[in-house]
Amino acid sequence: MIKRFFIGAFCAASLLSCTQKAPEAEVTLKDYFGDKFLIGVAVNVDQSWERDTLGAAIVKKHFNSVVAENCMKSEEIHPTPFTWNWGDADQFVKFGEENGMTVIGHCLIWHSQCSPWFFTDENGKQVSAEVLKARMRDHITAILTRYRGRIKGYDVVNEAILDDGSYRNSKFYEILGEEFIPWAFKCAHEADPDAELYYNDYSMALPGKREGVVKLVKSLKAQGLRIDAVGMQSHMGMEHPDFVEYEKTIQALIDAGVEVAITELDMDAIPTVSFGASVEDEAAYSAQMNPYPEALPDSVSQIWNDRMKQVFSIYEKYQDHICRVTVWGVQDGDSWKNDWPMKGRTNYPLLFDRNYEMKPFLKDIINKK
Ligand code: 9MR
Repeated sequence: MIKRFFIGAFCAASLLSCTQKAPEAEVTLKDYFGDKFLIGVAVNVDQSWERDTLGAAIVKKHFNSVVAENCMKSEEIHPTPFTWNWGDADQFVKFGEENGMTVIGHCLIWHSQCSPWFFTDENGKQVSAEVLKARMRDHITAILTRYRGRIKGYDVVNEAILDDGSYRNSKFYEILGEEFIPWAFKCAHEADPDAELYYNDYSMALPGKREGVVKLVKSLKAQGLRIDAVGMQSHMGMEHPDFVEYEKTIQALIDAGVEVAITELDMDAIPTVSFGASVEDEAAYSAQMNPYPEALPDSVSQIWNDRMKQVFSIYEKYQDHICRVTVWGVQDGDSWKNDWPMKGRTNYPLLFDRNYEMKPFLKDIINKK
């Protein structure tokens, strides 16, 4: 009896081993998206220096492109006319290179987080147009020369057009007028003729912004300047943007003769307080606007995941024209959206949760479910 049981068990086990498949190798984001577009992520300094070991591991495993979340902004990298902080940017580039990733530079000319010395002389007086142009050229040239052949492309100008399509009244605009944008592109191209050059902005689904940016692209091209792609930042929420308008912008950019880069993707899972991504916006904390401090309820997570799936179906639809999809942070806890425009909320806007677990919609996509 006992013998018969063992023989039976042995046969069942060997049958199982014949029919059972070896466990399938896990599909990564870069495996799945690799032949469609680059799949990128913004890394902070803890990730590029690998102090955040879990975060760095996710970056290496799943992404084939990186952009510096903060360490290349002028305030960080060039805080005084004669001081350069290269350490973090050098490490960021090295991290990307060592892991075989396409490295993207962010951002050369931006009104925000711009070192104040750019615009004033030693007596605190506003500089002339000539001085500002020379400072812009020096700043751009130093960065592009240092990383020539190592950084594939740069957000040359960031957020210069307002939602209605008019120019933002920044210091660059006040001193140089519209000319500051072509000047920045010219300096960048001269410093590294092989680097790709991008214009980058938020709220790109708004018709006014779309028209303003398309006009800008056409004007740069008419002046014979290089512009490879426009970055649609894509800071989204549960009710914005309108995807019909979002697709119209993708198409309008294609029609204008540039590629489209999705550069800063994230999506609020909690109420959106401020639209767009104007760093200057601030709102006082309210518990009502922080409804899920412990965990995201399944019902809300389902809506978020469905919406994100829709977003990625748009990217796959336009994959021939979308060169890169970059998400603005590794896991939910890293996101700027926990503190903007209201400090201290718990948001769930990224592709990996606080336990470094991939969100369900993305598992479905890459496993073709
Ligand atoms: O995510 C960035 C955050 O950590 C910084 O405090 C902030 C100011 O430098 O910038 C955030 O990134 C911005 C990006 O550089 C440009 N588009 C809007 C992004 C969110 O504010």
